Amino acid sequence: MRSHKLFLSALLVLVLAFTSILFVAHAQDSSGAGLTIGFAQTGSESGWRTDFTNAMMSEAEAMGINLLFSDGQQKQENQIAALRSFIAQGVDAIILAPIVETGWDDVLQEAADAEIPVLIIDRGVTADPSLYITRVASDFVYEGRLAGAWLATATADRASCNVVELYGTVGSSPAIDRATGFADAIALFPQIQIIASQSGDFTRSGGKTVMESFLSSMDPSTICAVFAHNDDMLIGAIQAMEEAGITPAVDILTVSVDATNDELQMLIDGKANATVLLSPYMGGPAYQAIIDYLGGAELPPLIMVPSAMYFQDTAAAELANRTGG
Ligand code: GYE
Repeated sequence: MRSHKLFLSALLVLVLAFTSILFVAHAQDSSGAGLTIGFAQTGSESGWRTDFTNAMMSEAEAMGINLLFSDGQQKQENQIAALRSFIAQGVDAIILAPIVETGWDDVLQEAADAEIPVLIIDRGVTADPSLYITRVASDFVYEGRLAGAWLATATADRASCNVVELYGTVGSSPAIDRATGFADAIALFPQIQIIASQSGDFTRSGGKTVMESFLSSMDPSTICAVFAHNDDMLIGAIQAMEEAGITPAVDILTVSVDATNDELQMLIDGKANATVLLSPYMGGPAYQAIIDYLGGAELPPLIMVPSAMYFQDTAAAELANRTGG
């Protein structure tokens, strides 16, 4: 009789343990139902940024997350104000896509004081990593290296190759890191030199203006290639080249970053040579990281999204794949 009771209570303990395991597992599944997350976006400077915003919204909806969206309109002060308003509203978590690297310490500390977790997405910050739970991003240095390595291969039979660089937003981590990665890669090939570099602020109009000034301040026939920190600046530069009677991708080689649909079309049309993919689908992993964190999980300091490269002969298949065509 006694052993029977013992057996029953042991069974009860087992059942309880098992259900609590199930409960924990359930708490960490992909449902974000009931969570309110504030998202401070940089603005809408590029086609990639629009794709990223749209992906953030649809991924939130798919996971049942109530996303509060703030468009920073390219100003850090607007983003800081958005964070303060999210803190005042008592959101469950904040996602910050920072425009520049520096200047976030105070507001991140305010979120920490209010015990609201902050996740950094896309561009990086220089703030103390203990002030945010993780960062979801791609490796911008690697993207620059891929671009440089591609150019080295494409110009392997040339005695020299002078490059003009369309630099991203000054002080932003992708501009700093892509420039570093590209410079690292071409350092192995002394015949490749950057002869001019100027910021086009990641915008189409900025890229066009900078390319126009390059083309008028030097002999265009001495320019071998353009490295643009994003597709939009390159698309502006392509316009500038065409208006100046230069055939892009033939007279001047191009390599850029993002692989937006518009840029894939440029590759298909033979107006560009290569682009490095920056995935806009970072919302899913970011929301999941927040759910895991709130469920008590330890997060890695960086959650990386993978990259890829597209060329004139692979762009059509990728575009068809995206548009279901
Ligand atoms: O490449 C560019 C955008 O922050 C890495 O920002 C991102 C960059 C992206 O505007 O198109």
